[in-house]
Amino acid sequence: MALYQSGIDREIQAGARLTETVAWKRLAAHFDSVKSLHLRELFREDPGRFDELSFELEGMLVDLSKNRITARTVDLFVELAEAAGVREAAEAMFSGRKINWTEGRAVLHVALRDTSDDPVFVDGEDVMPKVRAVLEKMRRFSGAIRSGEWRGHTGRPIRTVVNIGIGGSDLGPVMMTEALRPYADEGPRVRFVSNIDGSDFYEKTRDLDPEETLFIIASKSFTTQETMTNARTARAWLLDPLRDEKAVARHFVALSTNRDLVTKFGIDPENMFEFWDWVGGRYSSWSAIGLPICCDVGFERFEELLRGAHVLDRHFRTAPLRRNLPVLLGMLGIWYNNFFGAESHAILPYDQYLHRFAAYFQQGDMESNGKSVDRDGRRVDYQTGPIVWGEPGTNGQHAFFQLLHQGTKLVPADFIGCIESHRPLGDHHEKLMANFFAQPEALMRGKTPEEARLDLEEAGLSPERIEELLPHKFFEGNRPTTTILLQKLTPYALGMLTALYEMKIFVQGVVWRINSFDQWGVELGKVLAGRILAEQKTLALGEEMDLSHHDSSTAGLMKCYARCRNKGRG
Ligand code: G6Q
Repeated sequence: MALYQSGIDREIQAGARLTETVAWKRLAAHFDSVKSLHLRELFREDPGRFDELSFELEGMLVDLSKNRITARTVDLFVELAEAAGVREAAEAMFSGRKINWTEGRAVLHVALRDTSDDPVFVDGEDVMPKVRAVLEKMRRFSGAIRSGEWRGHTGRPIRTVVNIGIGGSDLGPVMMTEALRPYADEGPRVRFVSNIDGSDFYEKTRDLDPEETLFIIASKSFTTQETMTNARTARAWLLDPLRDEKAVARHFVALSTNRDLVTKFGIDPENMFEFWDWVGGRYSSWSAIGLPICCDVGFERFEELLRGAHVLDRHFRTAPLRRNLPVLLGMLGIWYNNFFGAESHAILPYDQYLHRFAAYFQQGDMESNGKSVDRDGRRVDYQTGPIVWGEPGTNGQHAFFQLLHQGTKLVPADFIGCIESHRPLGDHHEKLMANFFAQPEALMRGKTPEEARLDLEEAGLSPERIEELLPHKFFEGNRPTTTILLQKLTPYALGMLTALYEMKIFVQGVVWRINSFDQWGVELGKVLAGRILAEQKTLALGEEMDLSHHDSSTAGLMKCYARCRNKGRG
């Protein structure tokens, strides 16, 4: 059953392909007329370009003017978004309809941060009372941990909280606790163990005292191999010195949707913080999965984060598409991905505290929109989600920016910076921001052969040397960037910024007609390793085994591993 019907759906039902629909074709025709325009010229011709193409929302400035668009492009973006049913899809999400159709689930992380008094229904039940109840439990618990009221088994206060989770149960809280580090003024240290590689657990716990350590086991399913293995190791690490099963109750809490498995693990259901199947893993930081954030910076700051995200949600739901930031950013991504043929998208925060932001949205975007089958179950014949990557500035400038400036690939990039620094040391911030403004300008303008020649002449080089160097000193420019400027990286601003990217991903998924909320590729990985693990165990015993169901490469590698490992042991 269709959850909503867009104009494009109707055209597709009548036999068109997405790229043959009216709004898409109009954008394609426009693309042909603007693709060779140079941004330098667009700025020269229109002194009002910045005013026209930059937008402000609650202290967040989003400047789109250094993108390869005109006012007409934006009109056509809006036309395509409208025809694709972005509005209807958003309403379907906000009203709890099961838009994650392959898993039969609603998508309601927006309800977790809904600070209004409105009800939100899933299957006829208003979920807001239980959302608020869990928030209240998080408030009380994180308060008790931070104040020292919650004691470990031997009566000592908790000094370190170790979150054990992976993917969606790790990346968000990691990114957010790093981003909000200036607010982690009192209370325990918070660490994260995610990798199944034992080195991760070892390094994160080797200097900790079990009597003063609390483990948060964060797993929606409570079956993920990495998390459950680390959780069992943590249990042994605790019980080895404490030698009392009862200690588990004071040193372990769980964040999960799976009460049965939490109880079976030995965690008191009282110490379980619940969330629900309508919260996708990579969208779950706003749920109980945010508990480590609360322990780190306090519940009030976590609430500010939710409030910021809610403001963005409201903006997305109600602002006209022409001024709707997630819609504009989403359509820009489609513009570069599907029309200019860009394969990747860089996220470049000029704020050290945002150093995990790109990694977080690498998952957010690539797991959501890394799909190739559309709503009708057909393989798409157009590009979907880009490769998302990035590092904080200015570090990136000394690493991969060369390719952005002079490489053969077009890489649209987002520059994110803050007007106020949390750590205003000397003139560091002025210099950081000078780079923040200089790079997008240089990417946009480039350097003409005339300018390059002048520089070389001024440097006093011989005419022969100038001719030799000239081609290398030329920068074609016209490299598109979006600049996002925040007043300060507060919890509220971080909430807005994060929700902005989430909703951008949503918009793109709607236009590409894919399901942004399942992750069968991730599920596949979870099954595959399980099978091989069983075979490895047999091989480790030195027993012969038929591995012909594997390809010869995998079988060869497994046998080599077993042989060499046994040798190492012997
Ligand atoms: C996110 C993905 C994935 C998931 C992890 C952990 O959307 O589904 O990254 O979050 O695989 O899963 P659990 O929380 O169930 O352990």
